[in-house]
Amino acid sequence: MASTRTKEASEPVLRAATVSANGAAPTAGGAPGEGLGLTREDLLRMYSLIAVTRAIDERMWILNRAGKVPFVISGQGHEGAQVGIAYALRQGYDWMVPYYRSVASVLTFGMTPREILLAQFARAVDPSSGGRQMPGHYGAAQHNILSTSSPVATQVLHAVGIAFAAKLRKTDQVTITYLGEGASNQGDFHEGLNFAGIHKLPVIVVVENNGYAISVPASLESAVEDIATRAAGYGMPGVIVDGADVLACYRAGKEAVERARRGDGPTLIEAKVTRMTAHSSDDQHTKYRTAQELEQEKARDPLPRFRQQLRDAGFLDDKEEARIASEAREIVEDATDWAESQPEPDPATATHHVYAPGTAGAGAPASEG
Ligand SMILES: Cc1ncc(C[n+]2csc(CCOP(=O)(O)OP(=O)(O)O)c2C)c(N)n1
Repeated sequence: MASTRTKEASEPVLRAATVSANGAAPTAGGAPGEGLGLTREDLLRMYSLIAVTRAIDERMWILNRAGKVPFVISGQGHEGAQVGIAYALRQGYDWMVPYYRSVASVLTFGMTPREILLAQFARAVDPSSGGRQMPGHYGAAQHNILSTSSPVATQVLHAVGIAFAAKLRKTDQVTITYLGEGASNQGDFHEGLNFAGIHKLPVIVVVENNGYAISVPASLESAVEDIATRAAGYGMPGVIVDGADVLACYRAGKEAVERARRGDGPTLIEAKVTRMTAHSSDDQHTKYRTAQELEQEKARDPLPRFRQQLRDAGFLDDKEEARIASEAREIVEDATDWAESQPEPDPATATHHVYAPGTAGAGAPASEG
């Protein structure tokens, strides 16, 4: 992780495909993305987003084990569903209310790898919270990405509220929020869905079902196997999608977005994903998952599956695959070095964004932080 870069150098970005055989036109003829309006360029961008997210995630674990960042909560196994679904929204116009595994979702919606690492290192210029929050609580006002909530499922209420505002203001903005299947047993989830169903709000609630709530298996979290079936109780469609199938996820996202924009109301999407890592860096999942189970779960990894799909379609060759891999490495090196080199928050600003300016304990005006 030795840096040869200066702080001023601009952040490397994901580039579009270098070869554009049919780059601008929607794919056709049995190709991946056929009928979905996705170009080869789109597909390679989606693949790059997944690859970069995975590389960031792996780096976060290394930084944690090296004692440089205090906590990691991982999205490995979730990235295909996140990129697939989020790709269907309008970045910078629609609203996203993420949860702690949402790195791929927020990157798809405009946050950058540097910003993810700033949150990990808790630096002063971290857009998520100015280094106040625990790592994993991403948010970016300029991208319409709300701050992540710590109490699970409360974000459903926030998303429903934003969707209600969009309806009252008569915009056609769509709000999307995410949670785990464990969190879908909280009252907030049910209250939020009920309200969204009654008022036909333009909101999409995505449950990323990875089979565990920390160490509790799904069979002990809920009496129903498919969380999506709960949608019927709130008068909205419940869609189950294979979270390792990026394009099936995109299709589910696209249909839900179109429905919401038309004014037809909310959708509950349940993406069946796998959690390839422990719940967090404070958990040891080998205490409750067998080696055999973990080995089997690798078959549900969206990254090699999407890669193979693109290779089979002739959209990805050795050269392009190597380019994307090297670009992902470069982006992660840059983000790590740059974020680590940024200053920590000034202790004098500790109460900024915590107390309202002018109230007891507020200290200096929040605008300085
Ligand atoms: C209201 C509340 N209760 C408990 C916790 C502690 N907690 C954090 S993550 C988590 C597990 C959530 O599981 P799930 O919703 O399935 O999501 P996953 O972590 O598997 O993605 C729990 C219990 C919390 N953050 N908030």
